Amino acid sequence: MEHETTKHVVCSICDIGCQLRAEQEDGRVTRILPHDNPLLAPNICFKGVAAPEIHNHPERLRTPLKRVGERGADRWEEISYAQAMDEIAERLSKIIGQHGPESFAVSTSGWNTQTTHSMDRRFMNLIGSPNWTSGVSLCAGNTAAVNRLTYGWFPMPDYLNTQCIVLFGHNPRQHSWTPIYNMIKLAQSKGAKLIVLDPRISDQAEVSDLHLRLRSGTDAAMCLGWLKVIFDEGLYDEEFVRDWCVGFDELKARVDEYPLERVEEITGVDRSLIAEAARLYANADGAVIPWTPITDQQISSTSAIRLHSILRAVTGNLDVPGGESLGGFSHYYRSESELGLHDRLSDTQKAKQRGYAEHPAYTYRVAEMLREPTEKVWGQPYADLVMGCHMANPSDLFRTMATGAPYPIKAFFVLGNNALLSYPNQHQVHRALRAQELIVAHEIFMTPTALLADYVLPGDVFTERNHVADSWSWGTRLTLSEKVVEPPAEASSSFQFWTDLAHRMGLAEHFPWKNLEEIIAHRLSPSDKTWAEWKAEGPMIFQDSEHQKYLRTGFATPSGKVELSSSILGDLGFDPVPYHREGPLPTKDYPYRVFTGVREDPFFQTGQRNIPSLRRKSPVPQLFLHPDDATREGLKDGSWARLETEHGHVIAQISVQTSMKEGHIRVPHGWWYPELRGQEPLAGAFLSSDAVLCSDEPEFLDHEQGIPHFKGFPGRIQPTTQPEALQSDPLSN
Ligand SMILES: Nc1nc2c(c(=O)[nH]1)N[C@H]1C(S)=C(S)[C@@H](COP(=O)(O)OP(=O)(O)OC[C@H]3O[C@@H](n4cnc5c(=O)[nH]c(N)nc54)[C@H](O)[C@@H]3O)O[C@H]1N2
Ligand SMILES: Nc1nc2c(c(=O)[nH]1)N[C@H]1C(S)=C(S)[C@@H](COP(=O)(O)OP(=O)(O)OC[C@H]3O[C@@H](n4cnc5c(=O)[nH]c(N)nc54)[C@H](O)[C@@H]3O)O[C@H]1N2
Ligand code: SF4
Ligand SMILES: [Mo]
Repeated sequence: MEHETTKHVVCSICDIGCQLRAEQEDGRVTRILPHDNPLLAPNICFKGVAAPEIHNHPERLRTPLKRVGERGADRWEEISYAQAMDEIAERLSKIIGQHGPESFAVSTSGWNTQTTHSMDRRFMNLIGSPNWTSGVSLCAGNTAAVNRLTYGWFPMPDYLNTQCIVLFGHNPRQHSWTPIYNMIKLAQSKGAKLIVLDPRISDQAEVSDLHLRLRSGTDAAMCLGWLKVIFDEGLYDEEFVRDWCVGFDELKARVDEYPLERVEEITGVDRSLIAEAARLYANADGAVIPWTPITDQQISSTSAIRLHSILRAVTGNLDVPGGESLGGFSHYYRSESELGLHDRLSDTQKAKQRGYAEHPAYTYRVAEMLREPTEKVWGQPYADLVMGCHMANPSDLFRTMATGAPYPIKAFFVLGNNALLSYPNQHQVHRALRAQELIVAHEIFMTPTALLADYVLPGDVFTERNHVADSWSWGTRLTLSEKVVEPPAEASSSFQFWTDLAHRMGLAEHFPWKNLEEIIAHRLSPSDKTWAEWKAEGPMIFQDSEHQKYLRTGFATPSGKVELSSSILGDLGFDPVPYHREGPLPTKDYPYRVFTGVREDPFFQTGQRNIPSLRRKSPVPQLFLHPDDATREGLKDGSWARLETEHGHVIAQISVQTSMKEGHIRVPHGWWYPELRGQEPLAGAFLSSDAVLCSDEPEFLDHEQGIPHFKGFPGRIQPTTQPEALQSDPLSN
């Protein structure tokens, strides 16, 4: 029997935002159920099912905490939310008064806090700080920003009508981005072909039609090889290229530098297989290259993302059924871009954004260059797609926080993000945090990052707030998520946090919405319906999609065309045409290509290591390696090893896997040990975290965005013993 109290919710444990239902009893969430439309969620992942366990967890933060000991010593005083906000406002005002508004930086997830509604950007723009960054700088946000360079928007694949799906590493599974996994399966059942490019025999590779086992970090070269075949064999859409693209000759000249022999040499994939895959993609009647984080996180990231966008365009797959749609803003909902008030930040302050000079691709510098065409085509000057289009570069930001150059940054707020472990060069991030005068963490659990804060404020969770999920302006579908139970009395939504801070800092007139219900009503005001009306009609709102809008409006680029050669990159002094740049290669001392990733089913990123039902499924971090490599290094399945780069080392358990590519090692992301809080510094944050290994020195950064090379950096491995601290059962206390 279903309870009358079953509500529709949008899960925010991971960033795909499944539509689910939740039940409560006596003010506690008790059960997560599939949506009543079975197409939306025929299956729910482990983490979604565990939401009640997560939300009711005894260690969930419920009271604001103020640091009383040394920074990081884990000694706290409980205070009221009102007192915390008063003190935070006073201290932040003082720091801004002393060092200028740019001395205030924010890092946030944006996924899980859900309700920010760009209130963070609004607050920062009004006080004058450009230094906002997020995990989206390494994932999807940066893809969105780089896609805009080519055709002015970030497209969404039309899985339901496509004939061919190309996964560059991306590996959705039943318990990892369940809806995309379901879509791919559905498309395959309707006849779509699947091409997977992955050094490993991944889950998607196992069910693919073609699997190209390229070397980690060589995706851009692979794409250049595909274009070589497509141009040489005339497999491109000549009419679209003639009428709607600029820079074909420059691109063709670059592509001609990559004959398949060269691409084979770089990628390690047989040239006939490269050609076969390129033909399959180009000849399909509707083909898609879904977004992938793999090219978001490598040294040729900007080129690789641009090459995906170029492949879509030249093969005629842009904004057509079965291809990839350029959706635009929702007609029914005020966007984050609009609420962020990006025009209120002065040009002088924008120019202080970290990354603006050195790595401008997703900073305000490029946002301003795209301003006019964006307004012309999409009706608004700023398009903050996936929140990723005017961010500070995190590596530049943390370096500035650590060193004070070129100016001091002394206040750092972190919301729904475990920043210490979530960027490259963890030691630098650590120094950056240690150098702050004020750190505020808005969290649901005491993470290593929160342990370093001055104030830790308890956040609400998705079953405790009303919300409208809008796919971060990437798609136009809106979904209502209803509050099921009340949050802890002293917890806040991130919306409330920014609003309450703004009211204490003289910005009340710009934050007139008192609560989530009021801001939702404001955001829904362009539609003729209220929240209650939408809810009564069903929790989803669709917007009719119009294909080939560019025929009316052109593309939102400086030329109004698809820019195969990017005028913006050229104007900024970068190569306007994509290229392959080799990452630091394996050496005698560091003979392996290490990549971070292969997400673990039971966890989202750095989270959930404290949730018993989930941790039980994956109790310790694991390094994957090929049997021949394991034998060479004297490593056995289940033994412990130390993985080292020139930059740092971690320990983890060995998992010998025949599916691994020889010469490659996988290191997992996000490991720390909640059970070691009080025993190891910062709950073991430095023992097994991939961020310790990854450098952010220039030779490891993509030029245009300053993206770290997480895919294929040199490393070495040797046996070690399992440290004593990790020998006890993590679930026993
Ligand atoms: N070194 C390294 N860095 C990476 C990556 C990597 O592979 N290696 N991956 C990158 C990728 S792909 C991504 S998407 C980003 C992810 O970056 P994030 O999405 O920021 O993920 P986490 O850093 O794990 O931080 C999530 C935090 O939010 C908290 N939280 C969960 N729900 C709520 C809530 O409702 N309210 C509040 N206030 N807090 C909540 C969790 O307890 C957790 O500590 O990281 C990127 N950074
Ligand atoms: N359960 C669970 N699901 C999640 C997440 C989670 O933390 N847990 N995180 C979510 C998020 S934020 C993200 S970004 C996605 C990430 O999930 P995916 O997009 O699936 O990415 P990964 O799992 O990191 O790695 C996928 C594959 O990339 C391959 N690979 C490694 N290096 C390269 C390379 O250089 N080129 C190519 N082509 N392939 C390479 C690896 O062998 C691996 O099989 O998952 C989402 N889903
Ligand atoms: S895949 Fe799982 S964790 Fe992610 S949104 Fe869906 S139910 Fe939540
Ligand atoms: Mo991600």
